[in-house]
Amino acid sequence: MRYLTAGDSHGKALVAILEGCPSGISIDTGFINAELKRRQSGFGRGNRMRIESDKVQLLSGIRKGKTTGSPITFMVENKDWINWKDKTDIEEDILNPRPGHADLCGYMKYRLQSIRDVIERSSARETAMRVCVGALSKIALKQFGVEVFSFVSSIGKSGMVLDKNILIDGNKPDGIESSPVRCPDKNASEKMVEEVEKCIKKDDSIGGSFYVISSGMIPGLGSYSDPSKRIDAIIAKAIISIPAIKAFEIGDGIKSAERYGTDLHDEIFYSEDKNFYRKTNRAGGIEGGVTNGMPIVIKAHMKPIPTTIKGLNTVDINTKKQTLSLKERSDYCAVPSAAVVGESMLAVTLLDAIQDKFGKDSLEEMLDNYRNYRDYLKRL
Ligand code: EPS
Repeated sequence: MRYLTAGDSHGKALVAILEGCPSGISIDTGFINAELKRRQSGFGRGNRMRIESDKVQLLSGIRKGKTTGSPITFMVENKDWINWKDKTDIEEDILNPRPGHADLCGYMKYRLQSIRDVIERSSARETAMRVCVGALSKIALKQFGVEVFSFVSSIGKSGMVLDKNILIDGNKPDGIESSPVRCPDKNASEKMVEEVEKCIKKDDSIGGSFYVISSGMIPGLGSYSDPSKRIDAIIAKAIISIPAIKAFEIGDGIKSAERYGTDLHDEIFYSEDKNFYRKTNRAGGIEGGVTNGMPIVIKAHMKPIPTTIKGLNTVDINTKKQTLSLKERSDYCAVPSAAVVGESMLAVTLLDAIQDKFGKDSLEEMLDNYRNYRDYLKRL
């Protein structure tokens, strides 16, 4: 599968075209819209989210509620467009780049006149379209028993103590969706809310970290046969492509470098009912670039958003005089939203890997091949 997104943050609409999606996936528009809503929520979002209520329109590739195998076009209208449609044409050039944003690099690269041209496309609003594609992928993944979820594990210096069982059994903990910051630990969630409140008072922005986990995993996705097929590398690229993500870990990640091999690697066991299994999941479900059947465990770290009301020192591109960075309306904290986007990125990557293993054209054919493979694994 491949997809292309287009659309400006304050333009008329955002679109995505998904090509190579198998036929026979039942479309649930309600589910896609619910996913879009999850991406929009989370404590710390700015005023823009009060204007938008993202809803998908499906323009091609679907008949009688199912994908046909043809390219699928998703569209989400920007409600805020009506307030901006003349503004961006008549406003003065924006020339005070925000440190940490694409502003200055984009201005240089494309020989632009105003940073406005960078802002419109580098905005994380684009991720709404990834959530549309991710939601469709999640619907297909369910047929293979694969589920993807996420939760926020820290905001600023406030973090949660992780229940390691989640990483082994892959069960989604309660309390994620009811927490204003999407953290399952009630005490930690309250502390994270306080961190965001403090940041709002300071006219600043704040980052954090989140986990993305997939359960019901199938062993044998990805490959060691060629560097481009390693599924950990493919997932890393997908997650790092989310705006503001600065670091990425799989399983025990950074901590893996501190341990002896005999303390780290997940030992292999066998029983009649479980077949081959592991009691730990420090590898995060991937060995040698191939899934091993344990949950995939990913942790991503997000920097604070570069737009702040407080501003940072920068230089006016024309006058070369020291000034303060652009103060556009923005979010204070978007870590809970980024976690939802992370789910989508993992879901798309996994469906793609499943297509590589079980066929690309029809969901029914893929499921036949999948069942066959499951039977073979049981016979091992
Ligand atoms: C963003 C700035 C804010 C965010 C936006 C990302 O929008 P605006 O410039 O309209 O105030 O709310 O995120 C979204 C619109 C969204 O849907 O996630 C930025 O500069 O990246």
